[in-house]
Amino acid sequence: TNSQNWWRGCVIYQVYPRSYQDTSGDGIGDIRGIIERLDHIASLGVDAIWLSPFFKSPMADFGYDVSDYCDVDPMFGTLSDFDELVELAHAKGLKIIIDQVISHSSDQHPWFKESRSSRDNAKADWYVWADPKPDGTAPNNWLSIFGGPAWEWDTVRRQYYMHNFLASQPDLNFHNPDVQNAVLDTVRFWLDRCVDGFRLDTVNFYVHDKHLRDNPPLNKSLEDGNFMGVDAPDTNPYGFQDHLYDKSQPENVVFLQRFRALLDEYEGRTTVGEVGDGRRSLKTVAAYTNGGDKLHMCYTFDMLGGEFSAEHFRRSIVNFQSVVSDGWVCWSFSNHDVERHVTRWLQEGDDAEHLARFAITMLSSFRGSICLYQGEELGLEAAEIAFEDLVDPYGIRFWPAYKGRDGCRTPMVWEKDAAHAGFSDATRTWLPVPDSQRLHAVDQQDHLSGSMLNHYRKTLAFRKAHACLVDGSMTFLETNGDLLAFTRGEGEGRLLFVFNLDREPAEWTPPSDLKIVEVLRLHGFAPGHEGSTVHLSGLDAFCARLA
Ligand code: TEU
Repeated sequence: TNSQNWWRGCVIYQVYPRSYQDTSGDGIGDIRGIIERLDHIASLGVDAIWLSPFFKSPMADFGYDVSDYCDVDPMFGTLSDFDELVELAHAKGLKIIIDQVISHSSDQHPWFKESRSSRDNAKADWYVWADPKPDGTAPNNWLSIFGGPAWEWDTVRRQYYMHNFLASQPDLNFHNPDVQNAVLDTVRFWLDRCVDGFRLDTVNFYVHDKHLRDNPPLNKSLEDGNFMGVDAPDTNPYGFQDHLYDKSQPENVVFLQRFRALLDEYEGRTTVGEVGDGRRSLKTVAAYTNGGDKLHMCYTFDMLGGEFSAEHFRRSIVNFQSVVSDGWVCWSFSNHDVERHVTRWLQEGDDAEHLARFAITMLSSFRGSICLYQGEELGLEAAEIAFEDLVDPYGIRFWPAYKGRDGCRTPMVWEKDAAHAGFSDATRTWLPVPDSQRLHAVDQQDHLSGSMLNHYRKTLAFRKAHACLVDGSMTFLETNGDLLAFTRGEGEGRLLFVFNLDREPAEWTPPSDLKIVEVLRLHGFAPGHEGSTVHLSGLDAFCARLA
């Protein structure tokens, strides 16, 4: 991979700034805290950092509600702190990817304040405004993911405005070219500050149907796919609809071409789009990445939800490879929106540590870029948050059927015995540091060669040491049971992988045309093999070089 294409097969580490390291003593992480911890990130051997939003925000959705796209929220620091972070990260060979939340802004953004002030101001059409139906009800049946209708009444304009998420996250109107231009100006602002890429929040939500047609009910006979990741349709009525019109309109693709054209004025920049489009996700990803003139990478919720089975992982990857040509997928098991994967996949009788080691070994052998979420390198499980401590509006709304996202957003644990495990010296932190996680603190693992942290380092180093893992092809082999077997790369020297996702031992013999020349030891796994037959224990991993 040349320097322009560094993102193909790269390893990204997601930092949720509120919970990384607090240096100002307010109980909330900040940019200087990330700077202090850059050595930890660099030590993992990752290529890039994805920073969740740090822009000016009333924090109704913890930064995913932006009130100034071109400034740092004082809670996180200043623009010059950010510039320093970029410079120091670059000096350590780490790229910086920032989160662009442009489908909606905060209702406190000056654009929205002006837009809502009258029906004829200069920005009157910058958001999605519509008159009520004659009976006063909302313009159509669209729903908000975070609960209730997607429409909020505004008393000044005496109209409804649309929001896919919170009412304080009004949807920008991408049909208006002025909106597109203004958004692209903010992107240029960050390009000029040398960021290496953008994670595009809810990238398929930018454009809605101009005619505001009603969404039809979901045809349950169609393969359901995953709706948005974790939220089962029966807990959230959003899942009852087929979201034909409130997002994913054809004009979205045209905007992404404009976005890409801007990026291509700069060198070596990348994009990773978050596509949540239910069972249409794959088609949407293809539309957004094929042709090489739109997004570089996309991710869906396939592996952020979904079951832990060889069939599920195989199908996700095969499906992706069958429709996506120029584009790259970015696989991840955890992020700031879902329950940590160890907790999701843990079964009675499992050793959580072993499951975590197995998961990263498998993930780092997949074709695609991969994205880790802060804390997973410590083997963290979901934190239990009491209702009184809950701050995620989504969790509060759907409690107790759905417990929200706070359980994966608790602060990092750095030092086992320090106050707030070294995260902060405030009296109270924005979310509690779970005592159960103290044992996993970085200071307990850093120098322990057998620790989870060092397992991550060694596993990522293995990926980096084998070029075919970074950008070689991936071909699945037939198996029985819960085994995932595939080769990476082409011809001589290509690698064979076998993963046993079952908790019971299993055996596998490769097809006779595959000749093992050397067994490569994957850190932490040592399955036996007799001739070409591999004997795997439960949750075991095997790798060999082929002739
Ligand atoms: O998430 C979009 C999204 O699809 C989420 O609603 C997801 O379904 C949910 O968090 C449960 O998994 C993005 C951000 O990642 C999320 O943090 C924001 O709240 C959301 O957009 C709105 O900006």
